[in-house]
Amino acid sequence: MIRKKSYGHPFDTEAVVGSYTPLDGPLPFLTEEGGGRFSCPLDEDAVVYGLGENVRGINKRGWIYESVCSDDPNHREDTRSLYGAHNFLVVDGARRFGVFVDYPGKVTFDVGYTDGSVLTIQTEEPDLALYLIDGDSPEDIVRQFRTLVGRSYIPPKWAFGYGQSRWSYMNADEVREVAARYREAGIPLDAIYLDIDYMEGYKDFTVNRNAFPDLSGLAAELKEQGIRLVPIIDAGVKIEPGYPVYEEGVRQGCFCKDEDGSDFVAAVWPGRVHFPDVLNEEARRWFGGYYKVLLEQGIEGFWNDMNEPAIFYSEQGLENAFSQIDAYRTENLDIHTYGALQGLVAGLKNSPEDYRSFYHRHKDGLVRHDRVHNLYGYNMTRAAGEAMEALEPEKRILLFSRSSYIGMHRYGGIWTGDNLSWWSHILLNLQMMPSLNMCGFLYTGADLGGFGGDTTEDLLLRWMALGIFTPLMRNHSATGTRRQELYRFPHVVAFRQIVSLRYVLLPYLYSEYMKAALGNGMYFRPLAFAYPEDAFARRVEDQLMVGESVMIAPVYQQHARGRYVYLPERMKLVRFGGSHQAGQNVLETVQEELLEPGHHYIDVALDEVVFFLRPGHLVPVSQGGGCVADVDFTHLKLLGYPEDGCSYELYDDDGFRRDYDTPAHITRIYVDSSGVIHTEGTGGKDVQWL
Ligand code: MIG
Repeated sequence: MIRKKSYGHPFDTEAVVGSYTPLDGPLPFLTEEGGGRFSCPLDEDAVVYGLGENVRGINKRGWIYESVCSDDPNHREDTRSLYGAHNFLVVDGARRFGVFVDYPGKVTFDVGYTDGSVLTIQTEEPDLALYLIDGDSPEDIVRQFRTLVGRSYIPPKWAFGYGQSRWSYMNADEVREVAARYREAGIPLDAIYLDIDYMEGYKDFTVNRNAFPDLSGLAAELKEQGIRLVPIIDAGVKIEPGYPVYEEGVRQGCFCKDEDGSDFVAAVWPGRVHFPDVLNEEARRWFGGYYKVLLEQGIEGFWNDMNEPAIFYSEQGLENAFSQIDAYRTENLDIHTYGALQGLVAGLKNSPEDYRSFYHRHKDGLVRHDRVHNLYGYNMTRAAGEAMEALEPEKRILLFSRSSYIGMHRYGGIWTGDNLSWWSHILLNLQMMPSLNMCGFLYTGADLGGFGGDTTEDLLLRWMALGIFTPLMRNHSATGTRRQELYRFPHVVAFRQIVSLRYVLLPYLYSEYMKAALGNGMYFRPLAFAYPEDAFARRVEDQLMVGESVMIAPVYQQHARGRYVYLPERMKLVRFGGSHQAGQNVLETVQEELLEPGHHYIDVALDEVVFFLRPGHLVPVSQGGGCVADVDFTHLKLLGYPEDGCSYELYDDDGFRRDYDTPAHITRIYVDSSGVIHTEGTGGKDVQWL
């Protein structure tokens, strides 16, 4: 059951779909302390799940998190805010409930940080809506919550293929080279990403014609090879006379304003910019309309960046910093003044003062940015998503964002922002996934191989072995770091087999994604959700359920040749890859072994992928392919650990249209007691044992 309670004058974030009548009586589960503060005791065994994109574990206890969308490429274990603000958590203890804090400014979640046995939630101002959900299990609570906030975004099927990105491929020939070398190496690929340098002077919706003389030609040429180009779009619009987006935005009053009512000036990549006022409906329609410029050149996917929005500096901030720096010129700088000097420059970026100095014209009146800060990336992506629905009603377009708030999950996915080529960030990637799924973000993944810092081949191999399970599977890295396209490393065969395995698993992964999206379920679940009675499973922080049939336990430590894995029940270990079988189709390398419940040390070589099948469950697989369009989704093989009456619901569609709910997309596969496979459905699927 869902109960809503309102305090003060809540801002309409449009996170929730439909309307709920607020309660009058006292709040269940939480103590209202007034002033936007709520608390509840946490008994010793209580586990707290959720909070979407954040550092630390699946269990969020023992740390303090702040919802303030932040550009923090160097985040660490003690970071409090990342790129998104996802104010939903589930307490699973003596009290079992979910709470969604619908408040677009800063929210602090002290999850047993100040006092290990207390959860407190504090909003910056006491104007908010709270949704309290109780249910039979954490999973049930999540499903109710997801119904409250609406169906998750569904990308085109090709976006489940592998993508290669880099900041930046500088020109058309570099892009062609990436495509050619992937094809030569026999490593599947569906997308190449264009980072900021494809633009002219970092101006949104322009193309640098020296570097990319014929973008539509290039898009068409690559599409022939099954590869799509996915350009980046930034939040800041460059101030430059003659640049139509700038000029129109000014003319139509579509930019955020400062206190005097002039267009607010900030600086990002191109230098000085204005921010489209995406909290305003007309401005949103105006900005979204520009995506057409690229759609018309054959582009079918976008990533929205810098939309916290990140600010390098504002006019005023820069002015203040210069004058204070000047004052230090004649001083003997000691530890304090030297620190202060450094702080003056470092503090220019993403300064709270800047966020307090501009305004949005929302339908309910003028609102200062910091009060609705967490809605910017959401509404930039909504602008794009709504435009896509209008411009391409019959066709899905790939869209994902860096910054987000719950509600944005209806319009696009997210990537988890800048990470580092650190072993600990493989584990962080794993731990974030179920928390994000709880909040509605199903199409998500991290920069595989790590964005900042130099990667190594072993790290990349291990990270890819996790990445083949994440819906968004993209390798991306920063300018100045070691190149990490897979064909550059000695063990090309291992990379080929790992990425090929993704394509082999696609019938299963796509089905599980679609069922999660259509049924408001989770694609990645903590073990505890699948085995609620198992006290040990509740504590597992480095294994996940992927869909209904599979458990994964990736290796995330350097030099490890395997790892301990906890099996909550009897399972079948499935192993793919391995150098002794190099050159084979990865499907032919399969090895299976039945394992008893409990703890096992499992060897996993660098060039292998293992996962675990639940008894009574099935996994339909394909023969793989060089791109999603090559994959045969009709003649399938079945992997499984069949038991009496086991069945599987396969979802498949053309991967482009938005007719998700057509019953013909479902095929029921079942295995009778003599092991014979039967199918029911009109999709013409042919399914045989592997
Ligand atoms: O702050 O466009 O997170 O993926 O490569 C740098 C350049 C701006 C940040 C994104 C990253 C992208 C980079 N961008």
